Amino acid sequence: MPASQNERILVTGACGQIGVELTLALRERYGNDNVVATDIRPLPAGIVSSGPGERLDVTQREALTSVIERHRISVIYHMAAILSATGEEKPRLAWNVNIGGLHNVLETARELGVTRVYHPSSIAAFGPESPKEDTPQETVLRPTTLYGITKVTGELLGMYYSRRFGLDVRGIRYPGVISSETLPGGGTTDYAVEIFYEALRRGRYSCFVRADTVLPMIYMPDCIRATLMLMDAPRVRLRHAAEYNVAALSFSAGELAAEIRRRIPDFVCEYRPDFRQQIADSWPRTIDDRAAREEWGWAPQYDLAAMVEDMLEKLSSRLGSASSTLGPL
Ligand code: AKB
Repeated sequence: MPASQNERILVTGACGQIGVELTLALRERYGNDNVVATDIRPLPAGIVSSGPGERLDVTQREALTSVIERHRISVIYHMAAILSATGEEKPRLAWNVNIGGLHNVLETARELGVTRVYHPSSIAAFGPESPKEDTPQETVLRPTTLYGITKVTGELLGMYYSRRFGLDVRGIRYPGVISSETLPGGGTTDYAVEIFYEALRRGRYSCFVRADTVLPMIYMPDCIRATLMLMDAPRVRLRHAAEYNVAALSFSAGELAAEIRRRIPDFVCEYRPDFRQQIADSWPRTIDDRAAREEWGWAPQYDLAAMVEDMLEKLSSRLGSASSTLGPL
């Protein structure tokens, strides 16, 4: 059960792949008026019509302070971030948003008495020197991407604010997230979402990683459930802060294409690796998530077949009825 039904919640990055669905899930739980959605981009119609929302650039501390004060925010889900591929193209922007934004959130939370902050980390916190299989909760963290560096720094900042100021900061090292509602943007794991759209629209996909590339992934319903489970967990049971390993699925790009082909027999996938291959090669293949399972009861519900089935069903009805609203990949 939620810690308190009286929470006043702020979501940053509410237009993002996770932000949209998280905002809607939080509104269902805590009441539409208690969840304030913010993003630097215009909010989608479903978010605007269902509750309060504002334009917010998290790198602007005064604007952030004003939103938190005006809405009497008690809990922040800080989802605004630049992902791995964009981070390599725009490292300065990635640093400013991912670190400048997070520091603003943590400082403002501490000053204004916000009780809890959710800040996601990522499998990108690991690097080529971390074990590739069953990557442990505690291991060497030497990422080779700017995004990964911001994630490790974010984890350390979360721990610091927890220990030094008693701020309750929690987070998951998200695997690649697969979803049918909002497209991801600028990530290395984006191929695992794009492939569904292209399979349904054109019957073919040009994948930017090799067929044998295995990465940890999670389906959105499991991702939202994991996020809410971690935030619901009694603090005394948690031995970590913003750095929980969570495992759900691990498959190769070729296995994903084959699973789609079982349902769309004419689907053709070709492989043309680009700079994102090197990023993918620096990340784990499978994750050891015993800490999450033991400390807050985590267990995924979707395997590869169930996820592919559900994605194709949801996307084919959306693409069939409203393909013009989905936009180009
Ligand atoms: C990315 O690919 O950059 C993200 C992530 C794994 O954090 N999806």
